[in-house]
Amino acid sequence: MTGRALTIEQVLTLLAGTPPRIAALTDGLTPVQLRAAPEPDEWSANGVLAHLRSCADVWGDCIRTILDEDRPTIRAVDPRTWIRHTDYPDLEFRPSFHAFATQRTELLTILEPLTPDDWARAASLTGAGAPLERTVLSFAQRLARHERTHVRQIDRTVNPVREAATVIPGTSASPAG
Ligand code: NI
Repeated sequence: MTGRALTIEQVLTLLAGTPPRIAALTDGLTPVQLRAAPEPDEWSANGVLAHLRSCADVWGDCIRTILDEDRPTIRAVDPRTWIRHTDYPDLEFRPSFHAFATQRTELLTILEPLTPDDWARAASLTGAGAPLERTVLSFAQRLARHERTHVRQIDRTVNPVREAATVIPGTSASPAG
């Protein structure tokens, strides 16, 4: 499914909107609730956040490399591989989310002043078949589009958790109870 490409303005709006949207969706939930997956093979909110952090690391690094170097060649890193080099899945939601939001502020500080020529700066991406040309904009579009999907996933994930905690007394996950 290839919708119309996001504009620079839409990308910046989406990237800035991800942390506040996640904060609103997860407001008031306990660490245990944030680790509750709707189904055993599905991700909890914590799991989605860990995945988003891994993607933001990998694609954010690509953006910085393209801006720092002249037409670099970048070897593609799969965020699902990178996450195994992190402790993101093990972290508590709130401190992990705080780190994600801080990193996002830093990324936006880099992106917001860019000129159209900067957005069009390119790299050759290798490691996934024939080399592909990727730009600052294409990485930022990918990051924004991808997060939009996973924010909706967090919404679907936390809703049943909230309802279960509201409807059935005593299920609000107190380990001492
Ligand atoms: Ni994903």
